[in-house]
Amino acid sequence: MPLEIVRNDITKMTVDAIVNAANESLLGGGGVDGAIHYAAGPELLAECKTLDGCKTGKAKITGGYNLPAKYVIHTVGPVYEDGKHGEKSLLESCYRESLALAKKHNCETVAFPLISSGVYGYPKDQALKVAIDVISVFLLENDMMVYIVIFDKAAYKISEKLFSDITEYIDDNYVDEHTDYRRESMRMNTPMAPMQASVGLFESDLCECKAMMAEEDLDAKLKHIDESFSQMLLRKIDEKGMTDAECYKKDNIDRKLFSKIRSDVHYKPSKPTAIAFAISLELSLDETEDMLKKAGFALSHSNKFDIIIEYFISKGNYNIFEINEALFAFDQSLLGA
Ligand code: AR6
Repeated sequence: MPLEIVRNDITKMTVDAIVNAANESLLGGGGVDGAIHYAAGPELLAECKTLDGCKTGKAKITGGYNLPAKYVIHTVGPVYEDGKHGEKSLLESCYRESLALAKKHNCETVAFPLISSGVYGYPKDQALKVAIDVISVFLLENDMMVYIVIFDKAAYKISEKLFSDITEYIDDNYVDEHTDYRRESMRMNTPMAPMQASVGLFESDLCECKAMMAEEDLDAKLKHIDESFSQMLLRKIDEKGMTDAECYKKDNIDRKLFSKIRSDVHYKPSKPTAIAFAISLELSLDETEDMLKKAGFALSHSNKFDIIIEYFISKGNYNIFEINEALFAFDQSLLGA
């Protein structure tokens, strides 16, 4: 999954480069800056002294010394005043410049803290949105594994409205696994129900009609009986007029995994991967269930993860990054490979 949000201490990340939320002097400080210098050792400061500082919104690179990461990319975020002093574009620039430096040094894996969201006061939810937006645009054109590292749980907060909407949806739908009201109501709405109710329909007509419908149903079933998950996926990609790359990039899935699915007709993906594809293809709830079934899964109402997915699909919101933000906020695993 090219973008992943993880909860960790960034100094422990085994990646090609970690990003430091520094200040313009590049001579160390508190917060994540202090932690990185402490873990890297004094050689990091010695190299930083040779860099002649760094302007807000820009980035510079050094070695990682005692850190598991090979490089440290130092970027200077804006101090947040009121959001009307160009803070957003400076923060965007921090992510863009850092990613460009990482690319220039052939980094395949990079970890970011939430720049400016500590001492510099940028509201954490907005800082996270900027990070996700800029990184996801970059990933549309570049192959890289990027982590956003959240240190404290409170750092990660989706909007109160979304949080309460999802909570309500979970409360309404979280039932024990033997009672699935949605399925029940779908059953009530099968095409037979209005027909049986319609006036003046003779018993024999009804039987004939039932038989015809059963036949059609069987035909439809037989048509798709041999279609595997990967066949259905490729068919849907074609039907939606998407390219393979558009599909796997949009759903945050690794290119190598996608080619595995493409070349192995019987490939069985994990459930989150199968769901990520359904989101990327903007499938309806029924189509999603159909696709999941092919991989041996179903959306269940005894599982918060599934209910959150169902919430987003039913709202027609297929933004995988927003879905992942919500999943993270509810302590669920994220979508992707
Ligand atoms: N790993 C990951 N994230 C961390 C860690 C860690 N070990 N420690 C803190 N954070 P801040 P800023 C999170 O204040 O707002 C320094 O003194 C933290 O929870 O480190 O850009 C510099 O020298 C927060 O969400 O950076 C500058 O003077 C995020 O990292 C100034 O602070 C950023 O918080 C920069 O302020």
